[in-house]
Amino acid sequence: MPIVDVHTHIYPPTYVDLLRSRKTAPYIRTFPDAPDSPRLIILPGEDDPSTPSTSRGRPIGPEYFDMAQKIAFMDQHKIDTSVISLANPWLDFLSAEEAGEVARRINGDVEKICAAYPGRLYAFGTLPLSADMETIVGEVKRLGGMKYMRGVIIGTSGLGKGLDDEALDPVYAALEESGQLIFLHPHYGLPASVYGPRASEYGHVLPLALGFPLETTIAVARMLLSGVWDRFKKLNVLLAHSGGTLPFLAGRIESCIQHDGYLKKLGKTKNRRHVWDILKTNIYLDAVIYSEVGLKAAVDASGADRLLFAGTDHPFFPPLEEAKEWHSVSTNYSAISKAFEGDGDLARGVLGGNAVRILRLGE
Ligand code: 5CU
Repeated sequence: MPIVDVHTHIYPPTYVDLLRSRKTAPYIRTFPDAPDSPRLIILPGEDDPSTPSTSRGRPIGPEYFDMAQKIAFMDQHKIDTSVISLANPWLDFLSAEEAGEVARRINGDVEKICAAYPGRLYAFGTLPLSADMETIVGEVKRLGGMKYMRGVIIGTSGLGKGLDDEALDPVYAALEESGQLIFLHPHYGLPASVYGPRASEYGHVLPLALGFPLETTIAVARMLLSGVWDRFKKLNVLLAHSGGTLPFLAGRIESCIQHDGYLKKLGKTKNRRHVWDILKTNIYLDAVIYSEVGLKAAVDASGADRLLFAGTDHPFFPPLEEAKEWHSVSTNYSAISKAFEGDGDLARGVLGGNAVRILRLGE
């Protein structure tokens, strides 16, 4: 059974050029004291000089855009196939006028990259969500006809008002109709104020470890509450980072719905699909959670047959010291082997079999 990585990012050269051309986040820049060390600055507020522990973003090198390095990384970590996706913040920041053309160019580039490594690479496409609806739906349909595309990666902002915005219904309808999966990935985190006045002492830990997963959880809860899956019963969504905190909080979300007097008065507590049903029918979870505790919660919530190995999050989280193997990858491998100890079939499914089946890899 092959090993498949469904959570692995790239910034294709077209996107890198775009980031290099910009002067505000998201962008790539150098600093006068280190002119040969470009830095990638993408997260909201990241380049605020009052937060020196994060204001220079992260180093960016060819591992972000050179496919030979991606393939070498895959070989090194015994990954047979990767389903690559544009990394955050995708095209969210582009104007309505430019988004459509840039999306077509980047999706075309990524399709060509996959074709250059047959069997080793598939992809999730990117959508021009700031463009008009006709352009967005047109790109969904175009992606549906591409050989190596298996869905789309999106963030939580949707058209600007979040994923519970009914204006997104034509996009959901087009994705559902063409059987394309949404890979839902965080970027915006939580408002900086929740991290407190000492946040700058803690580097990227609070936004990445907690802001990202909570952002995903809130986005999915809003989709649930607004009835997205009641209207689109076959809409499938792969959640990054094992669903944020959704597997752990699903019971609480369901209980709060059932005890909400306002929703009851509106008749919204009945005749709706429950979160547990959606977790087992429409949601897939990756395995970027770095411990068997989180993995077991994901399995309990959605089932081992809906869990997809995403061992890497490459090229993010590189080792900080000289190391052959990436610790971030070996930790996820080890969590899978501990969580499925004694059940080789389930482990092989999570490592690759589930992705082959769900994403129709090899077809
Ligand atoms: O390190 C980071 O900021 C990130 C990021 O932006 N996106 C991601 O997928 N992983 C880590």
